[in-house]
Amino acid sequence: MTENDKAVSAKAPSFLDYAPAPESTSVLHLKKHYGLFIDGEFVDGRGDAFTTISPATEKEIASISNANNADVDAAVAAARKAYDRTWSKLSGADRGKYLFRIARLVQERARELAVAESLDNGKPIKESRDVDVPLVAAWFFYYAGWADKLDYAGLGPNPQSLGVAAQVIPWNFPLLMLAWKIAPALAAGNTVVIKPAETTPLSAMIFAEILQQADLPKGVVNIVTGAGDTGQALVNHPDVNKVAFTGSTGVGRAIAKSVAGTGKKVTLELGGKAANIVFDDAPIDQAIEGIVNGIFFNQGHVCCAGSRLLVQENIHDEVVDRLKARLSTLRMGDPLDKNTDIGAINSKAQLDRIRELSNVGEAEGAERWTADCAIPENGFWFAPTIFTNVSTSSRIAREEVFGPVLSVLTFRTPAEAIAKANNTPYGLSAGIWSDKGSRILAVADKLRAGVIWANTFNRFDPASPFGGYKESGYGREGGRHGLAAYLESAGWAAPA
Ligand code: TAP
Repeated sequence: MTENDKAVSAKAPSFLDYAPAPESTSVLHLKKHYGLFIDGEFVDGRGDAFTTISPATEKEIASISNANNADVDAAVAAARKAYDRTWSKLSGADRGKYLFRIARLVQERARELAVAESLDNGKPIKESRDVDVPLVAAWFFYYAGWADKLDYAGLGPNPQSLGVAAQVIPWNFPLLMLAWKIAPALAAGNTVVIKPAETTPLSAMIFAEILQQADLPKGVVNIVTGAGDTGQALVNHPDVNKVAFTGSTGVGRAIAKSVAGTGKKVTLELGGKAANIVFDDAPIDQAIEGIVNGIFFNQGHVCCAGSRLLVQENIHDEVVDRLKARLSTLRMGDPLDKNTDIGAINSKAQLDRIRELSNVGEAEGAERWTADCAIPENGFWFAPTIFTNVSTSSRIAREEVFGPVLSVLTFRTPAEAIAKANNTPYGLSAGIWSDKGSRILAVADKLRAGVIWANTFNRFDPASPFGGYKESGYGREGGRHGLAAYLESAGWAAPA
């Protein structure tokens, strides 16, 4: 036990009765209490500590420090000092070495990170193990490669780092969102203060240990845990130069207002209501799997989820019947069981929202079908649900449910599909399923969505820019476009 651990455990609440699942005992060594990570050290927050729970059991996992304004000040000051004295003076090649080291350590500690993520978030271990954590490593490897090549990123000559980046992330992909934010910021030469979501701070704390292992200079990355107040204090801090936010459109709008006129550069990745368009010439077996993956991956807690299925009218019944048959084979339950397909809903608040919107869907006349899954006694669960007969004006067709709920609508012609797909305040992603390449390209051209998948869905790659139009936010993460968000450069034209 370090001196710091001793200091914080004296103040921390007791560990209650959290009993780790069998797989986690040998892999994940949890502390009773996690401090903030400021200037390369774990320190206790000045606010009242809070607990993070497993959404699958409602049992407490650990107590977490709560950063108040003074803690946020200390974190920003550490990031500023590290920027001025160390990070901005390193060559790109040296910054890249640290990022490569972080990527390799993520791979080495992959099992531990995957277990922590599934425990804290509720997502199935096969997703955290095969998707989230490998992508985290991929993101660091990718941006490590850019660190010494910024002059060749097409951003104009001699692009300059911005300074201190304030980053606020949501609970649906806690570690992956952290990687999306930190990797490009550091590659571009900025230092960081990041705030994880209140319900999922655990993997960020293990990541802080990785930063110590990687010997990252103190203060280059600081992690402040807490609730919305902490996030607000961070983005409003006068000494940050850049704000990067992923979360709900409501909070994103408030952040945009609060930083307006301050000169801070802002990137917002917000909600979505993606159309997944299936034409009658689509490879149907593949499309069924893609529809299921599109909306039931990560319990539908995905901003780019294919939550509106637009299916050509003449194949509607076949597609819906096959979907129901496929969903009946999915297993819902313990996120740490390798055979689990559908995990827990992340929080009681999110479960309440999914229930409320689903009840509204029924009240508005849509037909509800729910997969026949056994619901565990404790924890937050919502079985995969399909709504048919959904009208374009109903709330489940317009609002983000952010849960395992699919709304099915029909169309007859490509023009009608395009009009319905674009009939949303959001513009983050879309999917097109068809055998004809020419049709895919023609439809994709007319969809107002930042990411469009063809004959696949929910595929992510660090080289590919990701971001939205309209109320889905602005700015891009991923690829060289993701670097632009963290650089000041002359001669940069926004990518088409
Ligand atoms: P939010 O409630 O917006 O929370 C996101 C983050 O902001 C959390 O860390 C939250 O802290 C913090 N926060 C809350 N109020 C704040 C304020 N006034 N100022 C600064 N920070 C504040 O969203 P969520 O419920 O975590 O995530 C779900 C939403 O995120 C969905 O709408 C989803 O579509 C969107 N999302 C978008 C994307 C992309 S890439 N577009 C990716 C993932 C999620 P607390 O956790 O303590 O509340």
